[in-house]
Formats: sequence, structure tokens, C-alpha cells
Amino acid sequence: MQAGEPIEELKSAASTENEFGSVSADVKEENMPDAIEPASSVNGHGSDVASEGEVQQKGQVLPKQPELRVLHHKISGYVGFANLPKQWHRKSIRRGFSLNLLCVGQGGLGKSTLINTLFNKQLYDLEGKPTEDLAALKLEDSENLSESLERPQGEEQPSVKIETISTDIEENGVKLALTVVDAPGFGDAIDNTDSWVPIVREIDSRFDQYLDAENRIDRDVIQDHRIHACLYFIEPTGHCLAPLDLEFCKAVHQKCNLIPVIAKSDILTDEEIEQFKHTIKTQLDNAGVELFEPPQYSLDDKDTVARCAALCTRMPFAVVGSTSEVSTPDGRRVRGRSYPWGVIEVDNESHSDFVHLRDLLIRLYLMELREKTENVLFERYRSEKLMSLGIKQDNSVFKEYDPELKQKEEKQLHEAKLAKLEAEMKAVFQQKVNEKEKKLQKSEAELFARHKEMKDKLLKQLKALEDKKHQLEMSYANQSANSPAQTKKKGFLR
Ligand SMILES: Nc1nc2c(ncn2[C@@H]2O[C@H](COP(=O)(O)OP(=O)(O)OP(=O)(O)O)[C@@H](O)[C@H]2O)c(=O)[nH]1
Ligand SMILES: [Mg+2]
Repeated sequence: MQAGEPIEELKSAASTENEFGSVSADVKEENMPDAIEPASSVNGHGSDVASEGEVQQKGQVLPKQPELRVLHHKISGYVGFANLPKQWHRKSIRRGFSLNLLCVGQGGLGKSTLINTLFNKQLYDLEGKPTEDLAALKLEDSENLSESLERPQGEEQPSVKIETISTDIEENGVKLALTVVDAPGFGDAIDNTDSWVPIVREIDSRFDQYLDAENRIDRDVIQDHRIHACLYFIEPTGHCLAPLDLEFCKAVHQKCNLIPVIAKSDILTDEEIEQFKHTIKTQLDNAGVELFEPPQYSLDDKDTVARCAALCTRMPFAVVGSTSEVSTPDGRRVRGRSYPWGVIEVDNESHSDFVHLRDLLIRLYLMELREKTENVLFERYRSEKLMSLGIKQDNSVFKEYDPELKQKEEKQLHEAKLAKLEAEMKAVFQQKVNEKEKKLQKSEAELFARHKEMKDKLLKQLKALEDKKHQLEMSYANQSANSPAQTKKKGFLR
């Protein structure tokens, strides 16, 4: 069938996956990405197989499929959605990517050097100052962003400053807008109490700026200045984390993707590094600090899962930074540091964890860092902020319409209404019964009283009559006693 022709409606007992099988089989686009396989290869059988019951396929016994009566459209012509990843790719190239990186650590730990090494660009000069072309940008940026940094009145100028530099870098036609936020002065004072506060404020102000931009009516292009990752540089003491390190990590781990690194790890031996990493991990775990971990998905292949696990176990990354090229004993020119006893190669994974840090931060998980910032960290900040402003969630507004749920709710409401009506009717009936009972009781009492009254009257009359009878009998007896002859005579006469 050609594109544009009317689609054929078929009644089939096959699973819906199979409908795409025919598309892929008939018209596999010439430039279709390899990742998109014909769906037939997913379940391994065509549309007529599901109804056949148990099937033997490549040594696998497929369970018997239930008889599904599905009406579906068979698409056997060109549709074109297999090209969607290419559209996405073009769009990404056009738009470019951005990464806002926060670097925190005591002075001289090699932060600027590591940034230069990571992006293979001289963002900072040898003195650690932004290079000339970035200096102007730095001023502009810090002015704009510092506006939103509201410092309470009377508060002293902090010893920790926030410096931002931005630059666009390009690799194989892919553009990356990189912003590095540095916090010079952190941990350098005699008293470092609350020295992380300006940094936390900076992170919050960037969230606020984004939240504000989102809430504007006109929000064509929202500049994302939110911090996507925070590289925290740990001094290579080989001992344990300092209290300041722990306090900083606790203050920021809910606000940005925290990635700790052991700076200048070339001064530690391999055993010392392992031991130091173990101590750091235990300390962070005990303090409840959450580090950025690459996410794992159910469709990930074995290699991805293994690589992800390896990255997790290597944290905190023991790194070495250098942009200088040095010669190795075997004559290669490499980025590294040269010592009297040998050369440390930056890009050699057996020499340091630099390669793994780069994989996590740029090569493999840059988008995940951005996504976690957007979906987890910013969301958390946003809901806490709105709640602190007294805004409450009204679930009845913008609620998704689910007909089944709606029907259920309506049924419940109806049942509740019926129950209420029934209860009301029962109450009215009971009241009427009570009233009637009272009335009957009253009339019964009245009748009883009348009956008693009449009985009393009759008893009185009876008594009076009996008295009269008695009197008569007495008087008669007296009379007969007084005149017995007469009585006899009378009796005789009778
Ligand atoms: N041994 C060793 N030295 C390094 C490493 N990275 C940088 N350095 C050196 O450490 C010194 C300070 O490096 P920077 O990159 O300026 O350090 P920073 O942390 O940016 O310093 P501030 O900006 O002052 O806070 C420089 O002399 C670097 O050459 C490293 O991995 N190992
Ligand atoms: Mg620096």
C-alpha cells in the first residue's frame, strides 16, 4: 500500500505490536537509525501467530496468548515516524545545549585547571583568572545575576564571592553554552562559619530567576541559569572530610547535583586514594548526603548498566588536571603532568578518574543532570517556595478528567445522598410514631381515670343503697319485735 491510500481495516486476533511489524518490514527507511528495530523482532512473530497458541521460536516456548478481539488498522505503507529521532537530532544541533557548572573548593585545589582540562579550552589563565575574552562576559553576568541576590541589610560583605564566566564551545558541530560559577574565597577565611551561605543563596537566586521567568505572561525564551551540577573539590589529605566539607555538602545536596572530587589526587598513592574514598563515602552516607548517581533504566543494555555501576563505585572521583602537553617515555605527546619520576596522563583511566568524571559530567549524563535539575531539584524548590508563600494546591482545579473515576465519585455521592434521605425519612417516621404513642398513652390514661371515677361513683351508690337496705332491714326488724302478735296475725292472715 502506498502512503495516502485508504487504510485497510482488519479484524484480527493479533497483538497491536504486530501492526508496526509490517511497516518496518515493508518500508525500512534507508537512513533509519539502527536503534529502531522492526517490531516483529521484538516479539519474534507476525500478526497471525498470536492466535496460534503456543509457539516454538528460537528455542523459546512462548506462552499461549489470550484471544483478543482487537479492531486495528493495518499500516503497510510509508508513514515516516521512524524519522522522528532525526528531527530531534536536527533540533538539538540547531538549539545547542547548555551546562551551568558550579565549582566549589578551597583556594588552590586546582578548580580552574580542572575546568580547563574538562572542556579542553583555556577558560582560566595561569593565574586562575578568566581569560581575556571571558572577562567581559564575567562582569556582565555577575552584574545581572547578583541583582537578585538580596542580602539582608546590615549584613557584612561576605569573604566568599561568586564569579561567573560563560562561553560557547563547539565539538563536531554540536554547540555547548557553558557557564562556570566559581566561589573564590570559600574555605579560605580563619573562621569559615556559614561560608557556604552565599553559594546557597546563589543557587536559590538562580531558581528564583527561573521561577519568575516561568510565571511571566510573556515567556518566549526562558534562559536557564539554574545550576545543573556542583563539583565539590576535596583537599587530598588522605585523612577524612573536614567539618566545612560536610556542612557544605549538607547545605547543597538537595539543591543541585552534587559530584565530589578529590583534587590533585596525584599526591596520593592508589591505596591511600581507595582508603580516602571509603572514608569520604561513609562520612557522606552517615550525614545523609545524596550524591548525583547516573539513573538506570529497565531497557538499559548490560554495558550501560555495568558502566553506570562503575561510575557509582568510583565516586568521589580522584582527579588530576592539566592542559599542558608533556612527552611520555615512549615518545607520545599527552595532556599530563611531568614529574622527575614519571608522567601522569590526564586522559589515561589507569592514572586518575578524570576520564570517568568527564563521562559522567559531559559525555554520558549531561542530559540526565539537566533533567534531574528540572524534574526533581527545581520542582522541590518550587513547591517549597510556593508553600512558604502560602499558596496551596487546589486539587479541584485543572484536575485531569477520568470518566471511570468520575462515575465512581458520582456513584458514591448518589449513595451518600440516598443514605442521608433514608436516615431523614427514618427520623421523621420515628418522630411520628413517638407522637402517636404519646397520644395513645394520654388517652389511655384519661380513659383509665374516667373508668376509675365511674367505678368510684358506682361503688358509692352501691354503698348508699346497701346502707339504705340495712336501715330498712333494721327498721323492719324493730317493728316486728315491737308487735309480734300483729306480726303473727299478719302472717296468719297472709
Ligand atoms: N599536583 C597537582 N597540581 C595541580 C593540579 N591541578 C592544578 N594544579 C596546580 O595547582 C595550582 C592551583 O591551580 P588552580 O587551578 O589555579 O587552582 P584553583 O582551585 O582554581 O585556585 P583558586 O582559583 O585560587 O581558588 C596550580 O599551580 C596548578 O598547576 C593537579 O591535579 N595536581
Ligand atoms: Mg581558580
